[in-house]
Amino acid sequence: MVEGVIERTLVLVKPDGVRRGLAGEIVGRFERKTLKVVAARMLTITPEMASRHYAEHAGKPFYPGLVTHITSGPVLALALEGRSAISVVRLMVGATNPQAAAPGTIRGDLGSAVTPNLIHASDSPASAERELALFFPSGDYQSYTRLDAEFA
Ligand code: D4T
Repeated sequence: MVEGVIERTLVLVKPDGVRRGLAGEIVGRFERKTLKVVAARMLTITPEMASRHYAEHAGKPFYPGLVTHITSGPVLALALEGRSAISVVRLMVGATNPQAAAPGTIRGDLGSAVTPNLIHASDSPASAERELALFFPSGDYQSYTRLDAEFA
């Protein structure tokens, strides 16, 4: 089987994840999977930034609640790097609805609701590029070798 190419993706630990003290647990899961944290930032998303981040959902019935939630407190934004990072992270996050998310996934193990569903992760290479540029406009990603690099 061909190894996946190295990709970079955006993760947000949403305000409910930060308020529940789950940021460390979530970052730890990605680290244990050998994904590399190459940038991290704690910030409160402004309504303007939320409307850019969630532009594809504008007009949907859940959009106002989504923006209210994502702007309700600090988020932890992460740039993660690794083989097939975009699809691997989505698999680890699990289905949007935590009641449908498989056990072993972040939402399946830790989530309880759809709007405050702990975490956002880019869903495609195009989304990852757009979202990373929004949260890390300087593009200043760290380069380092993990000690377990033979698995990464
Ligand atoms: P994100 O984009 O946050 O990683 O979530 P998903 O990729 O898993 O899900 P999505 O794009 O379909 O939805 C974005 C965001 O909206 C919330 N939402 C979604 C909601 O509050 N009610 C709903 O009915 C749906 C479909 C949750 C995630």
